[in-house]
Amino acid sequence: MIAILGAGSLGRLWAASLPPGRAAFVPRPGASSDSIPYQFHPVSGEAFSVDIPQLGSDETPELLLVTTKAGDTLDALHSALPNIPANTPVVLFQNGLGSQQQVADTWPGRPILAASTTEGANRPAPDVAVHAGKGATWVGALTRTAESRLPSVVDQLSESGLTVHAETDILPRLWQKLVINAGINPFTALLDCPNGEILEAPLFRQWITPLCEEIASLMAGAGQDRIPPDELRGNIETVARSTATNTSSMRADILAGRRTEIEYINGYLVRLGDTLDIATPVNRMLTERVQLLNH
Ligand code: KPL
Repeated sequence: MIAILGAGSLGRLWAASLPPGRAAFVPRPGASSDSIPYQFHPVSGEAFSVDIPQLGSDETPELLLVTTKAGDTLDALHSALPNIPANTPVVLFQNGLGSQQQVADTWPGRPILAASTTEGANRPAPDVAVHAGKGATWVGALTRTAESRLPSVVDQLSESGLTVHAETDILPRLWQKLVINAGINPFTALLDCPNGEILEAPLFRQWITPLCEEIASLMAGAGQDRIPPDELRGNIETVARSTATNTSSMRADILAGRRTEIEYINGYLVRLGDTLDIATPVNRMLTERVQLLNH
């Protein structure tokens, strides 16, 4: 059994893609133990109904996928892990950076892995999950004991039919995605527009170059490869164009009245700048302005 903690759009994508009977959601403390039925819309072909059971208290999963929001992850794992064997690999799917390290530091003896995915998933209604775009998922070890588990974790995830790759060094992948999210998500939330519309907006055009300069300095300071700011900007604009009609996860959070992941995206970059003594006025301005949207 593959257990999934977090029944949002990404958790529902994995649950519906794994072979029938292979996935179960980890019940939330105090929530009902009923199965979770929903409609799943694959990228191509007809929508179908799935009904995913919740993990029974006597079941020991082979693998735990964690698809909670970055800010909910530590609390969710504090509740769930006492019932999960200490040698069960835990794969973290959170956006941004910061939460993965918190988990690895809290449970250094467990096999903890991180995944970076470009699969597109959304949830237009509570009981509807949509696989909006095919992508790929890279998985790599965060703790020492996870290293030997990587090949079998990739095999288990591949049972879904989604594209999964093993990555020896996952941090550069998490950084690549962080750069894209830091350059797209806050602008879509502040402008309340789909990804493609930020490109012509004065707010984006004014701040994207200084933002990319900050990020390039932070990456070099954090020991990542130095990527010229223009190249970072090009990568951000390419993704904004290729996902032009998408609502970003941050805009979706604001529209649904949920807390955003800003603390793990631009907010993470601000904290890193404080540690490295690198000024981050643009990341700070974007973080503060998005935080105001939540009030
Ligand atoms: O990952 C995304 C997100 O919305 O969080 C992007 C790449 C911006 C696509 O919407």
